[in-house]
Amino acid sequence: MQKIVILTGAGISAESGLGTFRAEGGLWAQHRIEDVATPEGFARDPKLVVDFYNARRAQAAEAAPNAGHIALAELEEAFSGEVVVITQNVDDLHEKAGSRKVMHMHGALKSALCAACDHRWPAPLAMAPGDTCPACQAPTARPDIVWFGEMPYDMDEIFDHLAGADVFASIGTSGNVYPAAGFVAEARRSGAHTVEFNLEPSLVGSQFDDIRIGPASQTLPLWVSELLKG
Ligand code: BV8
Repeated sequence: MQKIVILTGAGISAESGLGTFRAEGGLWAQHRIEDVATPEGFARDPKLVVDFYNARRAQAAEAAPNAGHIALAELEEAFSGEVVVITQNVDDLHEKAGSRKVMHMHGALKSALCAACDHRWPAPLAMAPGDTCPACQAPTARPDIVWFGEMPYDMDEIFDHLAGADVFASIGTSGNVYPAAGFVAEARRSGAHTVEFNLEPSLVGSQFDDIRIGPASQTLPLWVSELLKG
């Protein structure tokens, strides 16, 4: 049975109005990475970090999936084989589009995490430093986000998927951040056909068999209709 493993990044959500990281004026332009996406930054100024994620959670709550997300959900629904979406994104636009097998390797805005007991629960729209954990009551709630220097989630399962991939597609990611940027090399080792979807080749673009340049809302529906025609 054919298996398609898909990695997505901020670019797939750009046309839904959610900022990417490295475009000028992007998320990191307003904040230094070290200040808002590292455990040290959170320890130094928890309010700055919690407010950064509160703003993104509120924006993501209002955002709608675009034709790119919807195409991937249609592929999962109609494809005879298996489709797995591994996303670096922390928004829930894949789920809103109807995708069911979605792995948030860098966490999710809709989830909160207790730094003391590892309990997870649905995050309130706005978190505050010192929020208590509903399980252990400690004042150690934090956004359930994987920051730099922290281990991404579900890596063993992700490598199993890559080992069994017949097709690996990487969509809207700049190839800056590891281990995600190393997935294409892993997929190639497993003999998968690799395709990148972006506005321009990413930092790992040369490792793909095929590159489809253009906005994901246009390139993905085309690709999915090709796949479903068989
Ligand atoms: C770890 C949090 C180990 C959530 C994120 C030196 C060399 C190599 C690696 C390292 C190094 N020093 C440190 C490292 C490791 C580090 C890393 O890779 N650093 C980089 C910067 C050098 N990685 C880590 O720390 C990771 N953990 O390695 O742990 C470990 C081992 C043992 C024990 C413990 C730990 C953790 C990384 C996770 C960090 N968290 N996000 C949040 O705030 O959102 S990263 C964040 O940036 C995203 O999650 C994403 O992963 C990453 C990259 O962003 P992209 O999604 O690619 O977005 P970007 O803006 O960059 O690009 C958008 C793309 O879309 C562009 O290419 C654009 O052209 C395209 N696009 C735009 N519009 C469209 C489009 N494409 C199509 N259609 C459109 N319409």
